[in-house]
Amino acid sequence: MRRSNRIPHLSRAAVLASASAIALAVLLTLLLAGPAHASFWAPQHGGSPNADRIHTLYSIIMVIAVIIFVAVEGALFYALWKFRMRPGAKAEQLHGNTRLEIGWTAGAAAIVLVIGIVTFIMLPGIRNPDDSDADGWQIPASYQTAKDPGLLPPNGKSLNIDVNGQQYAWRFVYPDGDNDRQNNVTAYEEMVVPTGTTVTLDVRSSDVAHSWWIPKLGGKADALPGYTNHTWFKIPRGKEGVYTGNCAELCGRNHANMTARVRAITPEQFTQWLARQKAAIEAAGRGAQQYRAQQAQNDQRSQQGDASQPSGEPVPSPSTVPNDATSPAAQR
Ligand SMILES: [Cu+2]
Repeated sequence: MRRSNRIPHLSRAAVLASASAIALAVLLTLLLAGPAHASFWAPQHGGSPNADRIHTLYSIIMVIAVIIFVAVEGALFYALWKFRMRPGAKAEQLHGNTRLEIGWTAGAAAIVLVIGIVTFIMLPGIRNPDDSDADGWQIPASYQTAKDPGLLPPNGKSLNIDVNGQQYAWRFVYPDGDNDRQNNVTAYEEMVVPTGTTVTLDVRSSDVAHSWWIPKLGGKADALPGYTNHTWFKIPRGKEGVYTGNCAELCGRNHANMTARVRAITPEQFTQWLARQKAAIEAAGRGAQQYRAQQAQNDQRSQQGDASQPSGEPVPSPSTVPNDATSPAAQR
């Protein structure tokens, strides 16, 4: 039996129909994929002016690219169809067309120039923070913690939060106007911010490379050990809510669990939240101080007790008993 007898001959129409069906299925799958749908054509936006500008710039370049793609592919398929092989027809040999060559060189240069100009016009608005709104959170002058004035909004005021990536969580430290960082308000995974207020971020890492990314609030900022990167966002008034993201740099086994949330609340609510956090930290600090004072007193008492009992069995006090003897591990 010959090989060709076993394989059914497919007509050109059948091949074309199958290829079209596969292409359509792939396209529909991509378009209808739930989470990907919102950001299929362009980056997410709607949470911060820099994210909106990234989206606009991306869309402009996307439209130019789509027009070029359709024109080039259209010309290609037209040529394939128009000049397809026909029985008896002889191909004509052509040499270069100077006008055409100059035309598409100049055309390509013009396209690159347009994209370059648009990008350079829009980049400063993406990189440099906007001023806070008049009804945003009133930032105390002492909160200006960004070292480089170029990273501050024009009015010099922003809520500057320290973002520290560590396997596998984001740690946020809020400024409080003093040099003691031990008593600063600190949060993990969820950053609470006021709306209408420019939030500048110092992005760092304490172990390996991570990447800070809340898609609706702007582009990624790499968190690298030994460096401080900067980014910013400003969630408009009325857009209070939760914005989520994920570490965007493979940083280890639990990278996928390294999520981040930004909870935007009104400036009034933020003032209350900050005061509550600060009060809780101060209460915890006072508790720790009292505990340490009590321990020191106990130590002193037990030393005096030892000194007044030169003979006989010394009475062991908790502080003279080695720690591990009373620890749960030692009792097991
Ligand atoms: Cu990470």
